[in-house]
Amino acid sequence: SIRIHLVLGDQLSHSLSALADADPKTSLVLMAEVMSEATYVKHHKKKIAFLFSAMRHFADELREKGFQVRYVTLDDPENTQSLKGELTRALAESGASAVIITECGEWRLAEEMRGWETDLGVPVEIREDDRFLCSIEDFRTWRKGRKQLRMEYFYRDMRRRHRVLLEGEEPVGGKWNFDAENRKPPAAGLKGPKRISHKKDQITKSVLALVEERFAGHMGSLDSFHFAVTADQAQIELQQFIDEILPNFGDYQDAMVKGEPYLYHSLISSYINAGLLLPIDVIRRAEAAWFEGRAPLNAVEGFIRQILGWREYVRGIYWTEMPDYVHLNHLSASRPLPQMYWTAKTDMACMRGAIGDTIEHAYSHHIQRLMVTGNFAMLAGIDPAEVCDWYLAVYSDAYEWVELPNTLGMALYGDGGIMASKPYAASGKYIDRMSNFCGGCRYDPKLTTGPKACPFNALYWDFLDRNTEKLARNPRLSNMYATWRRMDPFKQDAIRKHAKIVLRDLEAGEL
Ligand code: FAD
Ligand code: DLZ
Ligand code: SF4
Repeated sequence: SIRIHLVLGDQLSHSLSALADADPKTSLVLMAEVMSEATYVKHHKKKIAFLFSAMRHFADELREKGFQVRYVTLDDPENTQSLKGELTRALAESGASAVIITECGEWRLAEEMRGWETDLGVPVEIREDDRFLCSIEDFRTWRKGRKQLRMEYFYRDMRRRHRVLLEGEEPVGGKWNFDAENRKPPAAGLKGPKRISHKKDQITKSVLALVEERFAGHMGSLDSFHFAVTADQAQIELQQFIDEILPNFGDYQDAMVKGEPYLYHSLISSYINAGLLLPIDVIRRAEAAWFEGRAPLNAVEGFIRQILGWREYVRGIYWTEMPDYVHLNHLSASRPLPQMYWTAKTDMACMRGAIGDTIEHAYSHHIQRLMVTGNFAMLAGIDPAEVCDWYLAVYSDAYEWVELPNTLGMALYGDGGIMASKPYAASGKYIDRMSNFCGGCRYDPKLTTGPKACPFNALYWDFLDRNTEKLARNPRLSNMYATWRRMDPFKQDAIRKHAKIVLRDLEAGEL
């Protein structure tokens, strides 16, 4: 009898566990573009267009392999606009007797899926997503009994388990981590290499028209849509990265340059997260570049750590902390998300740059997400739920399993230290050192009070002051608290007053 294999928009891998035993004769592959998935947050237009186009291309590849694919487009008049509705319809019309799924990436949908067997009246088999390199159960075991979770130790275990950059049982080069050699400020005139822009075919063009029409109110422009929408195209970008960009990845990992959204980053997160690239393949390709002498170890190790370490780690945190995690608000932050996050209308050049890139490309790199928009949101005390919804909506690589621990935990310290051992709080001095934004800014990173003072500076001290009770005991902040306490009380007072002015201007949309 017939079985339905459901493939979600971020499951576009031919090796997907839900397709493992799919048989052209007895299997029906179901894929559906539905409003419920496209609007649970108002995703960036480019994110929706990327996924719909990649889904349509993947469906065609499956058909070429001989599979029967039932693909429901968003504008199909029969479309019920929900995944359960489309499964119900497919079951009724095909007479299928079972459903097979690979576990999904968000609690919201996973919860719903748990009820499907009852609701649909047929067996629903949910399989592990083995594209990840650490199963949720393995992560649960790893973290059991550990008081303090540290990504670095998890990462070393993953290096050993998957035998990545190892010599016998030891790390190649004699160290697990070469970050001391990484993270240089940008040299004057630093520019990233020219990136590949894929030609838009008929499928992509019609998706772009559909998205423009149906999602007009969502953030972003669809101009210069450059995304890879097939695994082959994603491979071309990966190849360019490994050959031309990876050698400098470590050096400029934390640098920020005006007008250079990409610098030496890989831009592959959307492709890995949607299934067009497999993490293990990416890791092996980077590893080979080092073994063959085509890229230095500090770059290769740093890059692999992001994928084998951080990416798997945040997923483990998400699934072992949910469902409570999404509600955490350790610092009781409650300010609404400022309008500038949607418009980029602000005199703060670094914020304008990071948000502007986001609106234009559905992308900004890690340090912009963490130390500019994230840091600002934390210092200004913005409600984590609103900040997290923003990150989930605006980036083409965003799914809750990866977005939430990064935003709530790493950027906002909203989980009180599960993800990060201290808040990633920084003043304008950090941004000035790591970027060239301040030179072209109305504000001055060297000033803390007065009309020209960089807003990050007063907010930074005010943040520490406001949160003394929750943060002052953290040994990693003791130097900063000591500096604050030593400060002349008149100066402290002036800083507090200026922070109030900054927050007032922020609310008035005048920052
Ligand atoms: P590169 O800098 O080239 O890094 C290589 C790869 O490593 C990435 O493609 C990604 O797969 C992986 N990686 C790097 N850092 C992380 C990390 N912290 N967590 C997980 N994977 C990582 N990443 C997402 O994929 N989706 C998100 O929704 C997301 N939200 C974020 C929100 C905040 C507040 C912060 C601080 C980070 C977030 N990240 C997220 C992590 C990281 O910023 C992006 O993975 C990265 O910027 C993607 O660009 P890239 O492919 O050029 O990455
Ligand atoms: C993000 C997304 C969007 C925008 N649209 C769809 C869709 O129409 N159909 C679909 O199957 N998946 C979509 N997705 C991806 C899902 O939201 C994703 O699978 C879940 O959030 C779980 O990670
Ligand atoms: Fe950003 Fe402050 Fe520098 Fe302006 S002066 S770019 S607001 S860090």
